[in-house]
Amino acid sequence: MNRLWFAVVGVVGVAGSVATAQESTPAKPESAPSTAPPAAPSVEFPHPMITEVLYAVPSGDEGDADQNGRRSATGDEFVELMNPHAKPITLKGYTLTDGVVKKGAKSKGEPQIRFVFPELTLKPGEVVVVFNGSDGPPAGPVGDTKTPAARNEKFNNAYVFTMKVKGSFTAFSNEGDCVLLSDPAGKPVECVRWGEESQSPEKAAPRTYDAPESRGSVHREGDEFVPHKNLSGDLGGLPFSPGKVEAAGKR
Ligand SMILES: [Ca+2]
Ligand SMILES: [Ca+2]
Repeated sequence: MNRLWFAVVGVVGVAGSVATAQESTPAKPESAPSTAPPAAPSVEFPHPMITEVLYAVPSGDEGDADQNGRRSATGDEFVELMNPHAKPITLKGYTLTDGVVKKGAKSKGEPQIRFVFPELTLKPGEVVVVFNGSDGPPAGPVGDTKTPAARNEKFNNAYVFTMKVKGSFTAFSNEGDCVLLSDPAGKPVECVRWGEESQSPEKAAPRTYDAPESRGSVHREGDEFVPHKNLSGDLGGLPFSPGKVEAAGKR
């Protein structure tokens, strides 16, 4: 599976360089060349990589991303991460936070969302999903900030966590917000933001991705975020895919 992931990243890398050479030609290779060189992950070791964010939960039954039997505009929100490296990484102490309202240069207030990972080793290619959880726990075995998660077969054997958010209004803002991944020392790693710039991360991250508007998740494809339904692979057409990352869906 991991080799497949690197093959996919490699293809995207090739497509990117072709597009640079021939600006007007949409470069989409029809099939993966078997000799595609492994591309360096865009996130440096030993950091995990954000692969998907559901900040605008679809309406109706389709929105039940956490499979607990109910659609919740906030409880079904999630952030998905994976280990894109060839070696295991540990998640203990990494944090996910949302944006804060900034006035001038000074930060006002605290993030509404803050999740700190407990001890967990992620092997190469393994995936973690962190749900908002304000509407009760997601299906299957679920960890939280104090309890390690087990593999969860409801989510393609990813490790699933709940933030156990209190109150149904504590969530990502659909209109404009962000999710910031910081390392155990509090140093920003990467940030995905969307909408108006009404909320910003506590600290600027070395990599910030501007995600599009999307009812349904935004998912990493190569080195950008696209509406999940527009993904080019097997997962395209779906509103979201917690636990599945590109080729990982085939394992
Ligand atoms: Ca739900
Ligand atoms: Ca996914």
